[in-house]
Amino acid sequence: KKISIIGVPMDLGQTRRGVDMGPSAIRYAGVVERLENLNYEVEDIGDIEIGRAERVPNTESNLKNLKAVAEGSEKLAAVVDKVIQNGDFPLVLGGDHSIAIGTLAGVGKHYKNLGVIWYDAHGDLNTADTSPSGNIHGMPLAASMGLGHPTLTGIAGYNPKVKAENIIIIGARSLDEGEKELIREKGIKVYSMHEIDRLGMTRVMEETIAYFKENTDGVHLSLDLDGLDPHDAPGVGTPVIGGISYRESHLAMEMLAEAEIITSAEFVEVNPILDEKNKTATVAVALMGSLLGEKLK
Ligand code: DIR
Ligand code: MN
Ligand code: MN
Ligand code: MN
Repeated sequence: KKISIIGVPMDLGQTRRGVDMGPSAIRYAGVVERLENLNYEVEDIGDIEIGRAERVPNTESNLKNLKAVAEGSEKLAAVVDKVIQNGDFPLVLGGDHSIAIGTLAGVGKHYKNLGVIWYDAHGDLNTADTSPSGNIHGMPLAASMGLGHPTLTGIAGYNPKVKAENIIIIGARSLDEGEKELIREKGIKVYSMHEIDRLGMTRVMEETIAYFKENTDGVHLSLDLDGLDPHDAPGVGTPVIGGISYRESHLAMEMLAEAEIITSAEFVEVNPILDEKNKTATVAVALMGSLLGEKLK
């Protein structure tokens, strides 16, 4: 199967500059070579063009840079859609996590029951009504469920992209009040750091894989590098202490590779300006290797 790499130099979903250089940092860390070594055909189809115009914080709506984020999402959705139509595996490189709105919009129409793994310190389940920041990178999972501003929920012309029961969040340790309420209300499955400590990553992934095998026809992995502990992934805009370790993360990726359930993936929030010698991009590439079967070769 061919892997198509799509870069998304988006930094308008949050307020720390530099995450737009994430795709370059990940390429520099050797993503193409790493995957070619696994005998995949790899095509880097380049970067989605992200608007620069609207830099003014659109605070009255509590949705910063709404227009530019939505335009980027629409373009990304179209490219991801085409990659899947061609029968290829889309691997999306962020960019801040707002890009997941576009990725999921491109992926979602290809599956009746898409599963989503949200590997993140955060829930990204805010809407403009609940967001403490107005940053759209804290909203993509809610938007993909059809909650929030119609400009975000309507990307690619359909809604929702994923059902609440097909979402599993892994690594959560910083949830806002409105997100906690939504999780309760919709019964969204969350393996917070508490459950990961208590059950171990092995059981967390066994349960996750079993659920998806039973209930879904495709699974998208949306991996925010801040899901990992900042010790292992320091180059992120919103680090939270007490995260998933490097090895636990590899174990999770290796189990997904063995289970052969992942049909698309994105790695987001790599910010080389905040990083230590490109460590976080290097970790991201190593995790991509595991996800795509390095251990099995
Ligand atoms: C916070 C931070 N919950 C917000 N979210 C982040 O702004 O909505 N998500 N950093 O990855
Ligand atoms: Mn930034
Ligand atoms: Mn996130
Ligand atoms: Mn996060």
